[in-house]
Amino acid sequence: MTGKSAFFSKVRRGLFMTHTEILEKLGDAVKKGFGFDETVLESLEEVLLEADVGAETAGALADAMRRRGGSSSGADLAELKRVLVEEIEAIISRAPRPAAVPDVPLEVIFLVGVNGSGKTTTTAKLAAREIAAGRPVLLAAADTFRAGAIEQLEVWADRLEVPIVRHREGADPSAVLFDALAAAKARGTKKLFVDTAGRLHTKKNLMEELAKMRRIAAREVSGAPHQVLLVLDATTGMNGLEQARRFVEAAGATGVVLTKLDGSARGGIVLAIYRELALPVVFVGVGEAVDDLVPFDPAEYAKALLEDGAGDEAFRGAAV
Ligand SMILES: Nc1nc2c(ncn2[C@@H]2O[C@H](COP(=O)(O)OP(=O)(O)O)[C@@H](O)[C@H]2O)c(=O)[nH]1
Ligand SMILES: [Mg+2]
Repeated sequence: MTGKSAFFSKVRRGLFMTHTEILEKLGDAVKKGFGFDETVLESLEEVLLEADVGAETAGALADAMRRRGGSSSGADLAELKRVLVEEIEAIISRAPRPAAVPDVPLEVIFLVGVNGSGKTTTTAKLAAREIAAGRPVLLAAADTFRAGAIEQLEVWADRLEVPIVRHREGADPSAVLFDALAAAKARGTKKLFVDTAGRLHTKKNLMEELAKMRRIAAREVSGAPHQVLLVLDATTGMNGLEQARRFVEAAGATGVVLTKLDGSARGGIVLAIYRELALPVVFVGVGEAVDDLVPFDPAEYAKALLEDGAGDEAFRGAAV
């Protein structure tokens, strides 16, 4: 399977529900109103909010259409769609690009995000991709707070037959990281994936802990952490995005892994991530299995989100 068709086959359901919803509701709005009048633009804004593009982005899109459409009467759905497509494409074309993979002996990658977002699962999925490419990896179980978190990563490590550095539950996450960095250097590891906590003991501040871990990584390995991947659950919508801001500011997130896009109609959140967090989406999670992780391609996404009706039938007809 080519990368392109793999992307489509894995994400189309999540994206297409969004797309179909948008089009159906826009159709209704146009029937009720005339041209780009306020009724239609307000409906548009509502539809976009429901698709989770975010308040700022929905407002900006409606404003852009207000400017472009003016009070032109008689505009139909096709015209409304064409203008919307152009505006969405403009956002996507300005999407931040993921940084190039650094050519370093050891790349250190942190996975951060709230509990339940999919950090541990994504750590395993990313490790599996590296193993498939023949690169030695090491996992660090730095979520020492949540009960069972270490064991969960250990189960994945056993299954994937990759080494893991762990301490006991409640241990200092920075100490786990320190040991993992030393082990990675000693073993000639190519990529070290650090699974972090979504929450700490109430007295301890998670953001401070993550900042400390960043300092330790930088001290031990030049340029580390090379990536800080913010793992976001697509089904939490805009609430998730609010929390995400803290991780961007305090934990220095460099990119987003958007999980649980399977069966969710929340594909619009990608636009909000671009516009409101200014981070690239690097992977999307489309299931719980280890190969349910797909590299994200903004151009393919734009196509999937905006393809016209004829394409819908083809996508609906295909089994996901
Ligand atoms: N459907 C689906 N479930 C996922 C995905 N990623 C993670 N999960 C599930 O979400 C739950 C929480 O994941 P976990 O990795 O433990 O989250 P963490 O608390 O951030 O480490 C688990 O049941 C995972 O199997 C995904 O892309 N799709
Ligand atoms: Mg976890």
